[in-house]
Amino acid sequence: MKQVLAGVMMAALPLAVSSVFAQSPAHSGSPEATYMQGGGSPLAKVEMYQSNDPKAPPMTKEEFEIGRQIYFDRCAGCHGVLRKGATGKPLLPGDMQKLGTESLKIFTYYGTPGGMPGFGTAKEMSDQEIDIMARYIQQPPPLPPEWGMKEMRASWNLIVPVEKRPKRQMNKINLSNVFSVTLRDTGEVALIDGDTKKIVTVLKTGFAVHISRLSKSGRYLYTTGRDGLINLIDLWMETPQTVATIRTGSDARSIDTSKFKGYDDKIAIAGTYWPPAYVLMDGFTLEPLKIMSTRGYTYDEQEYHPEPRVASIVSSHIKPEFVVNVKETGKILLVNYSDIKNLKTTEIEAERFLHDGGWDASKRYFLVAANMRDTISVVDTKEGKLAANVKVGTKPHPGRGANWKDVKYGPVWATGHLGDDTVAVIGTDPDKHKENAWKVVRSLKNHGNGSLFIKTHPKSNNLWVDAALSPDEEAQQSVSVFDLKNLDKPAQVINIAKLAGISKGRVTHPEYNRYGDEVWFSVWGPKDGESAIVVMDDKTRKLKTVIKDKRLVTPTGKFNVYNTQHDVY
Ligand code: DHE
Repeated sequence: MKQVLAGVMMAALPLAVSSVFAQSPAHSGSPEATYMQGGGSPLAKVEMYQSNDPKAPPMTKEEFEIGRQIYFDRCAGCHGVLRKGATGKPLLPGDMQKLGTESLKIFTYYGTPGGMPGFGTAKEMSDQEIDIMARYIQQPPPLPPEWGMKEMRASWNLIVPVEKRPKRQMNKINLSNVFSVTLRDTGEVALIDGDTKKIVTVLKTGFAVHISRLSKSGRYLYTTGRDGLINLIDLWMETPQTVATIRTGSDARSIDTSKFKGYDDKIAIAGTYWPPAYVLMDGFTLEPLKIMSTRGYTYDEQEYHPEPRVASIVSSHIKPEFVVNVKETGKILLVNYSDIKNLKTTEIEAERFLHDGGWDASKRYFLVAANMRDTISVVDTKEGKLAANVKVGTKPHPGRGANWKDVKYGPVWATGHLGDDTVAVIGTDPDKHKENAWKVVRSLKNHGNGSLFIKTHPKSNNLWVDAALSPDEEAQQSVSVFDLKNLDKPAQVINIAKLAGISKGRVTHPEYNRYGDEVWFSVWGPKDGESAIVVMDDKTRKLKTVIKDKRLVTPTGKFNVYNTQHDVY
């Protein structure tokens, strides 16, 4: 298939690419597509999937099932369960049928310049799977089941009730300097002792586990899998272990807990992509208390959207509120959890395609990327209103961003970009530096595009920026380090993967230790290859330690307990 694809690619890619990116009607049924649909087929005796769209190419029931599974695992995150698009383009059946099976195979195999990975070139899908996917996305999207209180309660597993848990910390670990490390492809987290650099334990979590967050006290660690499985981990146990789990939906990315004074550890919140909703839970047990749907109308055109997914959620330190970012409708909800029975939410019109973000240093303003609108939306959580929409570069992707006191512009927050090689630095102090507030005051040059994460620490003079999704291998493996006291100087570029002796791997997600003197990186290798955690000395920018262990499979995010608990970034 590779040779055939390469040939077809040469002939068809420019047309195919331009049509997909312009989202205009493309060429009609290709000879290949006609061939696929006609004549004698080995499928004749196989039970066929009955599409309700006669123009969709045939598939067996088994193929459809495989396609559904792969779509959920690999594609839904960017394109949406209903395929209406967000980070990725819409993949609606009519448009896909116009492109045809052969062009779709090419996109899936080689990826696109817009950032879609090449699932064939990366060996993440076989030729047969690519063929299935090309036909699958021409079928109407199957609607996944809803997930209400009955299902949530049935999935809830209180493994160790509160009264059976320890009354004091039973281990001697310096918990505030523990890192929870996402092991993406095994659906696990590794808890690594930041002082000794030893793995404390590896715990099973949800599928392709996404993030870890800490409770206000720092005792409880919460993880969410992409399958909506939440784990509540008690760090006080002799060996930290999961004490409760729940499924909040079938597709999810976010979790956080109450941080306002008097509500320490009490309430947890999880956001879901499918069904599009958020759920409030008891923070100590994960018992579900209230589910709120986010289906509704886009903030601007006021069009109904059936799948407005919950992206990032953060917990306010200054009010009993969660900040819930609803991707497709572009609304930011301030959910007041002080009275769950009479829930009050403030709905803020922000910008569409909200994704990830973090607090400014004062923790009054939350800055979130509306990545497909090249915008950072800023919410003033004290006033409960939008402070600004700031235009930045192409597809901002801050993670939680980075805060520092700029020598020239005062307090600032920064984001890198997926779609260009710049770092946008935004003024965040409307009181004392009004002229700079909510403006891009600096644009720094990263060593590549495809940046996922950026980080500094209040005790550091360095800003570390990755380029993990750059198409260039050298850039993927390297990070830029900027001197915050002299930002006119170009960044130092360090190949982190090389320091770990790894030739294939993306370097991502800088995370400081509790003391702000070490910065940790993941070298995210292939599932069956080598990965590592690289610890850099922040002051000297020299290698301190490489952590390698056969259990460290595909490490990505790392969450230092103290920094996550206190939102230090
Ligand atoms: Fe993430 C944060 C969604 C792919 C690593 N990711 C987030 C958040 C969202 C999100 C909504 C914010 C959570 C919060 O703060 O409450 N991520 C998505 C996607 O929809 C997307 C694009 C596709 C998908 O299918 O999931 C996606 N993310 C990835 C990856 O491929 C990454 C690089 C590797 C991995 O582990 O899967 C990845 N995302 C992360 C990390 C964070 C994150 C490490 C937390 C950043 C932080 O510092 O807090």
